[in-house]
Amino acid sequence: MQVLVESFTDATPLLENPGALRHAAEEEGVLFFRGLLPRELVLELRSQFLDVLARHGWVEPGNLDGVANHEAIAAEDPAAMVASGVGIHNKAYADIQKLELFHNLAHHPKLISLYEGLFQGSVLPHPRHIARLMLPAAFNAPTPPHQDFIHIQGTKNVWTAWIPVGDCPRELGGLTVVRKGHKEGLLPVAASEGAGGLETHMCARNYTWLETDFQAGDVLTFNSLTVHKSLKPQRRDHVRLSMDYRFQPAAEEIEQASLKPHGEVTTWDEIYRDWKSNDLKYYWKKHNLSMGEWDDSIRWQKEKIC
Ligand SMILES: O=C(O)CCC(=O)C(=O)O
Repeated sequence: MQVLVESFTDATPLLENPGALRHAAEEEGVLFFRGLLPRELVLELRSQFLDVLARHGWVEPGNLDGVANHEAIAAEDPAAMVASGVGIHNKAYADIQKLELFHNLAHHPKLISLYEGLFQGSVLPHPRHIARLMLPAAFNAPTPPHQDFIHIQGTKNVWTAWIPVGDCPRELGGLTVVRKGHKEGLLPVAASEGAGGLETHMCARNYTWLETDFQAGDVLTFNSLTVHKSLKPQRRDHVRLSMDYRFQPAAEEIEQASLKPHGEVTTWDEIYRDWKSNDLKYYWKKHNLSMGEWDDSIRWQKEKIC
């Protein structure tokens, strides 16, 4: 077995050519776009994330650096901090979920146009958006290698957009993805620490991990069968901020849980309470959704080592 590490190729030129974009997506299972979103908008969201963390004393207030306060972090109950797999406890995460920009960015025209090209039709952004606020602490284990389908189900034509909320060099522990890692179908899993709690086993085959030093505005997108994980952080002085959105063809099956706030740490009514605009509140109800059933056996059938 040979494991290689290479850098992502920037797929931005393919946005001009949806046929070539779809071909690359089918072949690779992953597409990387350097600077797809406006950097300033992503940095505005970073500032809002950091304000929430600073209110708990976990980072220095008043700047975009995200410098950790280890004393304040060490004072937290580790079990509470890992409950939702996002790096912070549910009470603080509920405040992140209430940020209007965090949800609105998923509807940015650059993202919608990307997925319209990919799906050749109408796009449904899942409302369950996930933020990762990975404080540098022993309790925040790196995300294990996994396929999102186990956790999301619905159509296999779901694509995750993993978006760094600020610059995220490899040493901070960004995301890395297996090239063509969707072609093996659903792989076996076993229990693991880190977000999601399940680790995919790649079995005995050669594969290549793709990675980069991410910048604010970059978008990495991959199919729900593509294996991915986070890198082990090499620096323990800064928080790693990112978010993951999910998109699918509007006409295909979606599972009920994808319509709920992530981790159910709060309710949609609470999330929407202080929003300035009503435009995106409960937007998915305007679609004629094809609801799928959660299949628990998908996860347990696969719990064996290859
Ligand atoms: O950011 C992470 O650590 C995990 C993200 C992830 O697994 C995903 O986007 O599906």
